[in-house]
Amino acid sequence: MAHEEPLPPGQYVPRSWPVLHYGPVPRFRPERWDLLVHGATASGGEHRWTWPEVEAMPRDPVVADFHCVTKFTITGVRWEGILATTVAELVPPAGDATHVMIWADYGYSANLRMSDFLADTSVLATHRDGEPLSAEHGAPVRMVVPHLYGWKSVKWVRAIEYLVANRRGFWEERGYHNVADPWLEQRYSYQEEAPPV
Ligand SMILES: Nc1nc2c(c(=O)[nH]1)N[C@H]1C(S)=C(S)[C@@H](COP(=O)(O)O)O[C@H]1N2
Ligand SMILES: [Mo]
Repeated sequence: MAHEEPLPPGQYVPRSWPVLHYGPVPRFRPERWDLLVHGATASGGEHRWTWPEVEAMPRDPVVADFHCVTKFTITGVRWEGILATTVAELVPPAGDATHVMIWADYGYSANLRMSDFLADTSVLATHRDGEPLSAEHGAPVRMVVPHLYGWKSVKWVRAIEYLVANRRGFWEERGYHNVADPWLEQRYSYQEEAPPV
């Protein structure tokens, strides 16, 4: 199928969508599951949503290409979920919050600049192609930040931590780039040292 949009440098479109993650797929137990928003909140407190509360939250569609640093791009993915801006309206970050850490089950994490978290296509997705997410693709809720490399799109999200200073997440501590813009090919942390081209 022809693809209208250009792909970021070095990317290709595979035949099917790979499942890619580090470690096991967590089992979802709705009665034990919650989603925590904590760290530098405007109120100073933290907030917890149960699964029924998350299910009742307003959902919006986001259609976007998905770029993995291993060079596959999935085009035109139809997500649906809670926009990050909705989360920030419900639990506002403090005025001095500059970054966000997204936490998953088993301690996987990825850091985002606040501006990337609040981008209008950043979504806590519950559905893809009209169906609830499958377990291996991040059910019940996964972060999707389509304008950054896929490792920032944390599956099995359990917490959103507002930060007043940047802190590296799981892959960012292991040699990957803090920002991860695929159009700038920000793959590795050593590129952070390089002057802008
Ligand atoms: N919790 C968690 N989320 C994760 C990962 C992971 O290892 N653990 N891998 C990331 C990477 S590198 C990619 S490319 C995407 C892949 O998403 P998919 O399996 O739905 O294709 O998930 C991201 N989210
Ligand atoms: Mo990835």
